[in-house]
Amino acid sequence: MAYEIPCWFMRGGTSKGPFFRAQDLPGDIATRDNVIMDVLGTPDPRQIDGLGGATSLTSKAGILSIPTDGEADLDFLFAQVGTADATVDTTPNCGNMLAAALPAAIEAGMLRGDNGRTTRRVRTINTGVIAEITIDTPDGRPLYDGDAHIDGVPKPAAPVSCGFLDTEGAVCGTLLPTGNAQDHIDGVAVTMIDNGMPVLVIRATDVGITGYESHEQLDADTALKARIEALRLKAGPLMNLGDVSKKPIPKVTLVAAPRDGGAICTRTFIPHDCHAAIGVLGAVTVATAAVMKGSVAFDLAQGSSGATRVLSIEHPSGEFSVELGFDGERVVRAALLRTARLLMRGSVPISPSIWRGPNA
Ligand code: NQM
Repeated sequence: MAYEIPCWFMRGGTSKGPFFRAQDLPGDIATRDNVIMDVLGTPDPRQIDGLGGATSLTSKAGILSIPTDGEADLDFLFAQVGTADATVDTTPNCGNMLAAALPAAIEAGMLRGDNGRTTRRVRTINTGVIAEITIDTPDGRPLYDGDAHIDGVPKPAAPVSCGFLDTEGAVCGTLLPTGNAQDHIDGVAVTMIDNGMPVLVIRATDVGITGYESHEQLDADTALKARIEALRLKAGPLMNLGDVSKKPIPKVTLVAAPRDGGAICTRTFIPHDCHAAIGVLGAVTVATAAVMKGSVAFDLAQGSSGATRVLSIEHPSGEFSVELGFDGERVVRAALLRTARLLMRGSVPISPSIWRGPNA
């Protein structure tokens, strides 16, 4: 008999994947990763023998635990799981899956919701970033139905509001790992920046495109992909990330002047496929580049001023609004809206060749 573990399958923003309680998974990291790959059906480009959706946005998992240090109410470990490649990467953050962590923890009985609305501090333990998450909880239970719309999700749903503090240098150590707002790699002007997600920002026209192409068109452009991958591989060590040939970071965002009333137009590669939208912390990071004098995005961006600014980041399927809070010129706070939904709760059998449970 296969050993089964409890699982809550959640959509978080424009991503989805299984959530587990850390206590239900193997303590040994290699075995834990094998279990997660078994659940999702990795390695296989179609993930036919698992729950994964065969794209990087649907090949993710969340692991939840209750911290004891008083700094946060919930710890969330994000796992980016390969599809064709047998990889489980816990280096990056994911603001989309993060949006599902609090409802998943209440569903799993790890936290109790307040009557009406629940706000908790959720720490992404991949990098230590803490976000204050607020969800609707009539009778203490997560509400999923609602009127909030986010581009990339067809149906409106209940809002999940996410406020981030201290995202600067979450993965690379500092906001600008080279110390510069602009550098050159192979003669191309770039901004290497991390405000929650390491991103290599490049002007679209500097790599021969307009920046307004559809994501399908860019996905099919193998010459462009090879060119930006060559730049990304060189950026990795400069961003304190070492050899990134097998890592999903840095992401690459090609920027152009906005054309739908937003602050900047983006096409993001995560890192090899073009995102149909843009990641959460990717958007926060690109918004930060857009307001930074000297960055490759600054002159293209529509400026705004004030201690709190809302920047609409245009992407292939709409826009993503990021609210940035400033202390002088420095971005010190980012807030945004997501939605989440419980798609399935149950237990998932693990292949006996992978794990037979804690007492086997
Ligand atoms: O940037 C895509 C996504 C993400 C990650 C990616 C994310 C983030 O859309 O915080 O949410 O960059 O791989 O889920």
